Amino acid sequence: MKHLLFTFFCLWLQNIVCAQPNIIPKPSHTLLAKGEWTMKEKTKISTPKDATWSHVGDMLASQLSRATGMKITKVKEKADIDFAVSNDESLGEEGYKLSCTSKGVVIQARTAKGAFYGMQTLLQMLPAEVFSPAIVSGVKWSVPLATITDIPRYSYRGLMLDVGRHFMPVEFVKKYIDLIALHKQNQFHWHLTDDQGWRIEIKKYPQLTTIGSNRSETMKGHYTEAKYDGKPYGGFYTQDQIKEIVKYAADRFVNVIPEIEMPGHALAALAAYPNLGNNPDKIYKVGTKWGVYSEVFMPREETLQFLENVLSEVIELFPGKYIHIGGDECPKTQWKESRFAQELIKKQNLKDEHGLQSYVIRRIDKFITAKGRRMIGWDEILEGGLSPNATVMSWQGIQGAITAAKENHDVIMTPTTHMYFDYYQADAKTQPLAIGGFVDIAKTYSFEPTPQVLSQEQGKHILGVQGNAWTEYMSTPAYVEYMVFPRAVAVAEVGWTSKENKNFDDFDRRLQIHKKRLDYLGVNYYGAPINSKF
Ligand code: TNX
Repeated sequence: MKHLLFTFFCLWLQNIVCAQPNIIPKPSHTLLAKGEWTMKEKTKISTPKDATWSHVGDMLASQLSRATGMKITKVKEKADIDFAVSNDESLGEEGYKLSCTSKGVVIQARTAKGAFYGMQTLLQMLPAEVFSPAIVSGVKWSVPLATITDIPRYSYRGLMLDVGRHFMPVEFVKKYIDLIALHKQNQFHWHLTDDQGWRIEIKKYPQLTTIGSNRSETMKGHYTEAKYDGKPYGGFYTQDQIKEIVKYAADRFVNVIPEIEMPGHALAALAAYPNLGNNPDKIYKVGTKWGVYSEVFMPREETLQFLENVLSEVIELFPGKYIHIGGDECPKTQWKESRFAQELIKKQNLKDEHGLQSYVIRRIDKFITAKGRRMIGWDEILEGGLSPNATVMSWQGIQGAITAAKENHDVIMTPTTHMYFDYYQADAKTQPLAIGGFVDIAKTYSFEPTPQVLSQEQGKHILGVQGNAWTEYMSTPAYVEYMVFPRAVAVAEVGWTSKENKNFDDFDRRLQIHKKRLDYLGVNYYGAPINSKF
């Protein structure tokens, strides 16, 4: 009892004498000491020589200089903000150790990526003004004395952005990546094609963008009572822009996962190349309604070759391990009615149309695997049997995830119940139009990615967690920011912070301070003091 009282007393004392570093996501271990270290005009940064480490130092120098107005530079000799290589294996590929003493800050990691996360923590230990894009004067640039050891819980921590339904400009995509990196997330899943728009330039098939990236009308309102203004809507990324974004993300240790939808969600592609569909003589139009279209790819040999040719160009543009091929919501009506599809089912000894879906996915899996990459698909790639190398992105609940993990497949968790930013986050009457449902930030935060029914071995297949921004109703960047933030901050903590360290009240307290950082970064989050119009 005495011991317990003493512990409480110490904690209370620590609270009043030590400034709480309000770090999001919450680090694994934080030990605070009394006092602080203050940055000065002559503060310098040093890093190991390696180019990637050096780049982390440059990024820190430019952010510190921008906000403080001091000329914080990088030097060769050991400095008061010192990045150093650690050989502590327990830190893994992404962990870091940060210690702030009266002499300055040391960030140790095994990799430059770990150092980058240490840098993000350091920035959050400074006053929120450090995130300002312009000089803020009159601020004491102090860091509380502390030792932090921090290792993420999951290796996959991501956000998805759907640019098929609404195109988002390059500058916004970069901002989205910045926000991913700020929260120590490492995956940007880019949903590039859908019924309502094809957004990536493919040199071999120019009509995908000349035709497939434009729809005839803009739609406003819920799909049940939509209004059309008759104005064309469109947009796509050139391959040069894609390269620029991939490089921008890599500089921030974010991997970009491109998604090319197949065999469903294919209408924009069919509008460009009708020979890929059920009826080559039909005139298909890029979708102007939300929802699922029955027009899908017909898996003739020429269609499969088209898909492989598209993926070949995609693979050249995106150096990361994963290629996402969609696979979700493929209505089977056209395949049921098609003589070709029925004959193929017989010839290949497939059970039914679900078997045909699996046939397409397996063929594509083989192609992607032969190119040295890994295929990801939504839950529905489980239909008719999972192809050997597939990673499942589980959105329909957690049952698909459990099935896949039990079959030794890797899984990324992104269930609608917790991870869908197109659901309402507050009373619908007070909110801009959303798809329906209700997922508030507490719900998102409460998500436990590893289903209890899995054994420890099976649980290792749960790679991590992702939040999804489907943009049927999010027509502008400001709208996306409003729907995504602050829920994405909770997703980041779910992915990074250990189960034991998670606590919603504590998160919510840190979030209130974090919001000031988001204000400086100009993020139009729900609850922001000034909400822009969308
Ligand atoms: C289902 S989640 C979809 C999307 C929609 C979303 C709306 C998934 C793999 N497919 O095409 O935008 O619902 O919530």
